[in-house]
Amino acid sequence: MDPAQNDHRTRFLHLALRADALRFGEFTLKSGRTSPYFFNAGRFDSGASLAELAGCYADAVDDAGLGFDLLFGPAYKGIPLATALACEYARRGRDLPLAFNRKEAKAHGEGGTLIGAPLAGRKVLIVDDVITAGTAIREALDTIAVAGGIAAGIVIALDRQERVREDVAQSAAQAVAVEHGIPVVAVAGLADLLEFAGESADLVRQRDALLAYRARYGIA
Ligand code: OMP
Repeated sequence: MDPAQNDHRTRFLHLALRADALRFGEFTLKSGRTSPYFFNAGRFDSGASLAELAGCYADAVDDAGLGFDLLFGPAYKGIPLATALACEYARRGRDLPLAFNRKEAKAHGEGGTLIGAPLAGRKVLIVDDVITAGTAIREALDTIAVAGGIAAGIVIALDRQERVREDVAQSAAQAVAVEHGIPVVAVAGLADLLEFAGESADLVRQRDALLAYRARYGIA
C-alpha cells in the first residue's frame, strides 16, 4: 500500500465519506455561516466504524507526541469518541482513565455533571468531533478547570480551519491553542480534504464550492 494511503488523514477521509459523515450541499452552521460541507460524527454509528475512527485519532495523537493521562469526552458527541479512543489505547497496551460530562446537572443519585474517572490533578486530553468557532471546546475547557483538571491538549477529527471572525486571521483552533497554551491536534483539516478531492467523484464536483468557502472564511 502507498504510505500516503495508510496515513491517518487519508484513512479518516475515506472512512468519513464511506460512513456519510462528510456531506456536501448547503448547511447552516452554529456560527450562522452557510457551508458547502458538513461533518456529522454521529454517522460513525457502528462498532467497526468507531473502532476504525479511534485508530485514526490515536495515530494523530501519537504523531503529535501529546502528553496526557486522562481522556475527556464533552457531551454529547465527544462521549463515544473518547470512549472508543480509550478502548483503542487499551488495545495498544495503555489503559487510560476516561471521563465525560452530562449537559444537565443531576440532583439525585451520584449528582453533578461529571461521570467517570476524577479529573482533579490529571493531565486531560479532550476528545471531540469538530472545531468551527471554538465555542464547544471552550465550554469543555471550563468544565475541566472547574473540576480541577489540567487541560493538556485537544484532539478533534476535523479542523474546519475557519477564521473565528472575518476580521481575525487566526482559526478557532489556533486561537484556543494560544489562549490556553495547549496543542490542538486534528486528524484532518479542510486543507487535507481539498488535497484529497481527487479521490472522490463527489468531492471533485464540490471542489470549487469548498475553495470559495475557504477563500471567504478560511485561514490563509
Ligand atoms: P464550534 O462550537 O463553533 O467550534 O462548532 C462545533 C460544533 O458545531 C460541533 O460540536 C457541532 O455541533 C457543529 N458542527 C458540526 O458538527 N459539523 C460541522 O461541520 C460544523 C459544525 C458547526 O455548526 O460549525
